[in-house]
Amino acid sequence: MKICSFDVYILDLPTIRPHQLAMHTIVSQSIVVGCVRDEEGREGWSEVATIGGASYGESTPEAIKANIDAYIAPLVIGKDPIHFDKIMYEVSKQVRGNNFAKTVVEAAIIDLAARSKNIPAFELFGGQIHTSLPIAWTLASGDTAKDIEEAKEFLHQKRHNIFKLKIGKGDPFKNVEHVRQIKQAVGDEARITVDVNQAWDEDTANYCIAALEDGGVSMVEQPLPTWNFEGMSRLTAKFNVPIMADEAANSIQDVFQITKHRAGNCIALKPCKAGGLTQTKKVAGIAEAAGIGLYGGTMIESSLGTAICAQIYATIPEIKFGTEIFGPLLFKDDLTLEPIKFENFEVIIPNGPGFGVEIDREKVKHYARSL
Ligand code: MUC
Ligand code: MG
Repeated sequence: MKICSFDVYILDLPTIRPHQLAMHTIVSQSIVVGCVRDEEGREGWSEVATIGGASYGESTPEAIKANIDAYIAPLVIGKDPIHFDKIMYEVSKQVRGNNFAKTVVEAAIIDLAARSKNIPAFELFGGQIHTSLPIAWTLASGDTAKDIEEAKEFLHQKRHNIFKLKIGKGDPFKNVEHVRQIKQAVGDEARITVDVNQAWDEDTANYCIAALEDGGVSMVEQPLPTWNFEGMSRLTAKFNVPIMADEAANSIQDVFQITKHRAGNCIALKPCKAGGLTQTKKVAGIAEAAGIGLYGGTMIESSLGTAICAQIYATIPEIKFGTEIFGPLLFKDDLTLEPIKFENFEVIIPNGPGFGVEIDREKVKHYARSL
């Protein structure tokens, strides 16, 4: 059955509390949802999330929708969804970059292809290796005492025992103190990692990473700006604590350069950065060949986008550093009829047809900017 339409919606989802990053505090998260239909009326759904308009990265929700509507959707009409990789290869000949937009399109087509065969999407990628994966939570309330309270509560609930701390906003010395206090409060019960979101220069990173290492931090994510591959290489060589490349690992070509120059010990996977699920598998292959660890990253997607990440991460043999696909837990409401399950410090991989979640069309209508 051929594809006959592709619709794109921008939704704004309120969060349960402000989520403070170095460059932006999220109180409402903007996601882009795609819906592809075939001639029989079957549907496939997809989602990518964006953070802070244009302050986090180049793909804004408005640009993603505009570029799909004008340039990508017309290229997929009339195609057979089961040929999703061939379709995206043809799209790549006409559309440069736009990895977030390509992910919305490819993922919706994959959901449709899997649903039309009544199988989970991971079957189209060779099968499910993991039924669940370790799940980190991000402490980012902007307040040390509140973060400690949150961490203790989630440890008690057995929901998370890995906490990522968003730092990089304000005084770096205060950032380090904040992290050390939280690590002291949770002790050996939890692993603490930090995400600097590019906020430091190399001198600041040198000082602060030494102090963080001393304070028991177990990973440092994207301490330097994306362009500073050489700086990331020097930090990776100098410190024992693993350095993770997130915003710097924005395409399969970036990932190749990072592995070649050892500009990190770990790569944060995110389908939206790679340009889709097929490309995410290529990132995993490059990292595996280079002996570099992987992390199942998030852009803080709702249940739909989280199911997409979960299913593709479940097909990757080793996710050495665990995952952080906690997005649904940060929102006041859900876009799917069934929630994603989190149990015993792990996320359960949805395994129904397509990405294993059913979209709630009323919720899409409710949160969409305009329909
Ligand atoms: C990022 O840079 O990793 C992921 C978790 C979180 O709190 O923010 C995001 C983005
Ligand atoms: Mg990050």
